[in-house]
This record gives sequence, structure tokens and C-alpha cells, in this order.
Amino acid sequence: MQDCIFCKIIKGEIPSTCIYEDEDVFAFRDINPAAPTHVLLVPKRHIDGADTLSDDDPEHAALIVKLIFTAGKLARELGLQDGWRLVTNVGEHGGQTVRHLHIHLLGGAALGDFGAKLEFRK
Ligand code: DGP
Repeated sequence: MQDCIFCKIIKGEIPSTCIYEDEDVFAFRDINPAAPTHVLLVPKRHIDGADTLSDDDPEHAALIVKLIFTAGKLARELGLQDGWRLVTNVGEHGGQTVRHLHIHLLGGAALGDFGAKLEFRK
């Protein structure tokens, strides 16, 4: 998608610290880390968010499985043997600031509520 910042990162038009790439998935360091290790995993194909996943698209389910499997592989490679967290924010109330589906991989410390947007605005 033309104006999507993550599509530009995937195409290399905006620099990022890529740590993994295959034909479907791109993973890079978050610019504003919320934990000692904070990686974003995104599908190369633009999908707005988890709210636009659909049974009608046969690729969607396979992509989600691949993103989560890849997160597990990266967590092992990055030494997160003590545990890690996956988060996907959806829409305005979910705190999604970039409208390209992404999964946050967080770890490297005991997280508690760290990195999870559990607070809410009154
Ligand atoms: P969310 O709030 O769930 O939509 O997360 C978006 C994340 O994307 C946020 O943690 C910061 C990160 N981010 C935004 N712009 C850039 C960028 O240009 N480069 C990188 N590496 N990360 C970005």
C-alpha cells in the first residue's frame, strides 16, 4: 500500500534493522523499544490489522500461523529462553498506531505489564 510506513520498510524505502525475512514475513527492531528485545513481525502482503482477517481469504490463516511460528524461532535465536510475549494492537482503542498488521515480540526481562497496553483511557 502506497502510504503505509511498514510497506515502505519492507521495500527498503525506509531503513530498518531487519533481523529476518522470507517470501511472506519481514521482522525488524521496533524504533521505540518497550522491552530489552522488541521485534515487529509483519506480513509482506499489506493487511490492515487483525480486524480485517477473513475466512474468505485462504492465505490469511496460513500467514498468521507463519508469523507466530517465526516469532517462536526468532525468540529462540535471540536467547529469550526465559519467556516472551506476543502482542497485536487493533484499531484506535487497541492502540494500533500503524495500520499494517504487526505482531510485537517482547522479551529480555520479566515483563509484568511492561509492553502490554493494559491501561485504558478514561
Ligand atoms: P502499534 O502501536 O501496535 O501500532 O505499534 C507500532 C510500532 O511501530 C511502535 O511500537 C513503533 C513502531 N514504529 C513506527 N514507525 C517505525 C519505523 O519507522 N521504524 C521502526 N523500526 N519501527 C517503527
